[in-house]
Amino acid sequence: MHEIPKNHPRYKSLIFREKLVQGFRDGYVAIQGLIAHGRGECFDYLIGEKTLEPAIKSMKAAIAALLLAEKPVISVNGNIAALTPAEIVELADEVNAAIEVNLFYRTEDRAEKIAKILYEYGAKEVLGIKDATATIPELHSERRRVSPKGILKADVVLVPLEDGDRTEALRKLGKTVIAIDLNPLSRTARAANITIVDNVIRAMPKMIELAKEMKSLNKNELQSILNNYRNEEVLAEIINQIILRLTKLSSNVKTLVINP
Ligand code: PTJ
Repeated sequence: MHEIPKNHPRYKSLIFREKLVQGFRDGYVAIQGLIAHGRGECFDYLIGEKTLEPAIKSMKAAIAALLLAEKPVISVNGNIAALTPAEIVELADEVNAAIEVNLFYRTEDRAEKIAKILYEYGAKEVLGIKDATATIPELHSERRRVSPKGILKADVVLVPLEDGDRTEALRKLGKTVIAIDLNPLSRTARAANITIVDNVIRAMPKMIELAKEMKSLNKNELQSILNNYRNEEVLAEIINQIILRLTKLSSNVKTLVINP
């Protein structure tokens, strides 16, 4: 990985970029994944690079849905494998979900490399490699190839960092879709049942924390969290917070004072 000086003002952000670049060099992050990350970074700037309160609401609903699910599945692509592989495995353990590799730009080589990483982080089973023999109807991208034991049968699917097409296709199959997407305007964000508008880097650890807490709730309590959740309201709140933040910033632009 390229050496990033620790005192760089954007050290953390640069480290995650490096992880993706390294993932691309290692052959499991799609080159398009680098563009997708750039788009995400832009929306992260707009929300202030922190987890907003409405996103916490979405995370609680997401954990409730995962804990109530009969066959929950966490879908993994190249970007998420580079950014939060340990957290994927830990969250899957906490909510008893299967892990499935599902790629938009699918090659068997990339799928196998991603599975290997997840196994290195302690995954017990990774679906969607040799067993991606079923297809999702109406989906024409490589994402249509799924495991009959995983996404095909799942009732709840967590899709961090997605393209919108599959979210719609999964919804048409009657599945509950949870998306993590920094862009509240994307097709994914608008098609999912529950959209977490946050960076996966912050959202995944927070979801693990919530899963640990919420495991003690009974089914009725979890169901009530889910029943009271309204995705359209949460998306509207996020957009409003962006508007408020930008309005405030525009009335008080602070240029950097740089002394030669
Ligand atoms: O690994 P593959 O082959 O499955 O391909 C993965 C990518 C990401 C290339 C593919 O799914 C794709 O093209 O996605 P899109 O359509 O570019 O959508 C990605 C979405 O994720 C965009 O709305 C971004 O704003 C958002 N995003 C990017 N980085 C993050 C993010 N959301 C949360 N956290 C991030 N770090």
